[in-house]
Amino acid sequence: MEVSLYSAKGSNSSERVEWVLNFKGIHYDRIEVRSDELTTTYLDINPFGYVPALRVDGSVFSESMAIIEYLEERFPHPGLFGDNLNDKTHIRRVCEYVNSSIHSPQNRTVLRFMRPELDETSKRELRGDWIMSCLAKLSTSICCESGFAVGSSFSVADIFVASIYKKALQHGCARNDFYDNHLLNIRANDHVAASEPYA
Ligand SMILES: N[C@@H](CCC(=O)N[C@@H](CS)C(=O)NCC(=O)O)C(=O)O
Repeated sequence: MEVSLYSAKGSNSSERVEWVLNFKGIHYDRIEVRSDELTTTYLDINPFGYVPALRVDGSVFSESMAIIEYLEERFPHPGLFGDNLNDKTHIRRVCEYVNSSIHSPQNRTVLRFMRPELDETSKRELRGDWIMSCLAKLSTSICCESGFAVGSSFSVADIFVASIYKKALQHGCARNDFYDNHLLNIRANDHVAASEPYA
């Protein structure tokens, strides 16, 4: 089986997939896509012009959530979607919130289109503030049973939450106790820590 991940430095959505691949012990090649390629040659791989994309033996998949669900079904062990339907639904809820409501509006392409008047510094500030204001709402309904976001084991919800928090820090946001604790708790598990990209 040949697996290639199309990724780009600093890509939050790609980090999620990379973390899942590492956690599940799936060997892959990482292909770095340059920003000029995203709007030219790479459109043959993903017509949306976004990383990540995953090639598995000639089939190409895009959209991080779809890729992760594919990986979970094809390589179920170790599992990342909990062990019962309630947890699975809560995990998907967190991932959807991060993917659709937090990450998408602060995407570079979205801001370039919607707010072309903003300079790079103002965009960074806006992106960070948006992420942290959404994470504040999320904090009231995660890590209720343990240090993990949902239930009592590591799941893809932890990957989405930790990655988007780290993105806010990269945008220059102040550290947050709740999300720092979340990072500490998940990293206490050696396998989680070893599989985290760009820790
Ligand atoms: N919903 C997509 C979002 C993908 C996405 O936004 N990718 C960003 C990097 S994190 C990207 O390729 N941006 C290109 C650009 O802004 O030019 C997914 O989950 O895969």
